[in-house]
Amino acid sequence: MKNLLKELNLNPPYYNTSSGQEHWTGQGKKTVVIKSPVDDNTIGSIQLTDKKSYEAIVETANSAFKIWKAMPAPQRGEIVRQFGDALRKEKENLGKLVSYEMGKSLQEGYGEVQEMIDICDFAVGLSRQLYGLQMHSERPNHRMFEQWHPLGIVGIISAFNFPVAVWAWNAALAWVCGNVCIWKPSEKTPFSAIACQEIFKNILKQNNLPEGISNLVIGDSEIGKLMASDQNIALVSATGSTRMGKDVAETVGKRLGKSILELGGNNAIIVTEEADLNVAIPAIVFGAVGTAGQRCTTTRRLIVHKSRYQDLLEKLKEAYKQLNIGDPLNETNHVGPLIDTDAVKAYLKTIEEAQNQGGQLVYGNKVLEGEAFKSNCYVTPTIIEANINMEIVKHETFAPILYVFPYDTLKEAIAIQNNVPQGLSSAIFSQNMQHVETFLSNSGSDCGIANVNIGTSGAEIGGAFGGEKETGGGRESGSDSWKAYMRRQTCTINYGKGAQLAQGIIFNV
Ligand code: UN1
Repeated sequence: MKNLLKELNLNPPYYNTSSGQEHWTGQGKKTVVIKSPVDDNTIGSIQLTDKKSYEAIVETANSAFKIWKAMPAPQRGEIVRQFGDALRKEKENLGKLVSYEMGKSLQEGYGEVQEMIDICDFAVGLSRQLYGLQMHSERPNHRMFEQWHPLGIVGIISAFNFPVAVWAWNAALAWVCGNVCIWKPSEKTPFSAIACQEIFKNILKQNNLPEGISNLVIGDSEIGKLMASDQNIALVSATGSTRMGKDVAETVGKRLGKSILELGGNNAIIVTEEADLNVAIPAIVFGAVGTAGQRCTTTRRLIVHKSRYQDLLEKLKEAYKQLNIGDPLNETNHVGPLIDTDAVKAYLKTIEEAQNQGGQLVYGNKVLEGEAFKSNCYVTPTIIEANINMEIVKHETFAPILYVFPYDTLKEAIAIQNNVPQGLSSAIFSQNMQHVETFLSNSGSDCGIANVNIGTSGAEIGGAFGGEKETGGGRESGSDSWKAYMRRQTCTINYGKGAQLAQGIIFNV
């Protein structure tokens, strides 16, 4: 798998045609080499963005904002529509690049590009629906309403597991709302980001718009810190670990900036006595092993009614045996590699720790070696019988490890499900209406996402995406998430002849 960027028909400087080696320059002193977790081959090198070039980018973004915000929102929507069309054309190449750079299965690579296309469509419609409310004023001959204005520069920090889709959730909305963006992708998956940025830059060029509407900075956490502390960045939308999110929240909070946080998950599925296992099992397996367990929505815990426990465990083992692990670009494989060898270490350490804490290994715990595995990042999805006293089940490890718990009453199942610091996604499999409604009631799941007879991952873009507790409380993507990318202005107009104060206050001069 070579020259993926060239296949995308994009122009230099982001690949160097003379040496045939992809290279991107952010002007900094440090250069990093990007290797694919699929086969350990070099994709290219990245010269990281330094402080000076970051500052120049902020300046470019600020001047682009003046032009972009002056355009009517539906015209901005038209630019996003063109971007969505360009993504449709490039879906195959881009999907392959995402899959090769990140290691997710090709189907999921395509799915990620589709998620970008979908959010573009959503944003185009939204560009004509940035509604404010109108209220009745308490004073005669007065009109009161609210309107929404863009914020300025939106900083987007995205993670390696969704190298492009989560950026698009943020960027497409931010753009139609009139903002310009500075994107810091994960330094583990920069080439997918570079490709998207270049595709959008071409659209801007074709429309005679300034490039500064969309900007890319590639660097380590230092660049993230610069963005978080920079008054120029009105909103920082960050996806990643809870630890990173706390740092961003603190730094942005100190300057009273805005943030959207989409942090760790520790998602559970409850399987009740009336669950249809034909529906539940494929959802559990996809939720637990999809993206090799590296989604924030990955199913990490399975809470099963004791009457179904043994049967489900057996069926699950059978399903895990059917999984093909290997090169994610080969479509017969379900599971690709983990992102790097550090992730493999974390997988092994977590399984060992779980066993030390009383967990029983049911399946997995293997790093795969041999001809078929061209890097040291392939592992077997793992199932562990767990108990509620195990501390480790409260932690998110970005690997395909599924903890299984038996339960007796639904109340107990919900308590187990909620008894973790994170609150992103949750699901129940049941044909019993009372159980389903209890799970959805305010004494049910405490998560931002609660699904019925659907797994924890694979959310559609139309809903607001995000979670509670240590997941950070942010909402992105659909519903009214756009409001976070704008500032609300309440306006009251007096079209009468006299001056009147609210609350009936008399003040004669
Ligand atoms: C993430 O893992 O950061 O719901 C996002 C899902 C995807 C997005 C996951 N649509 O699994």
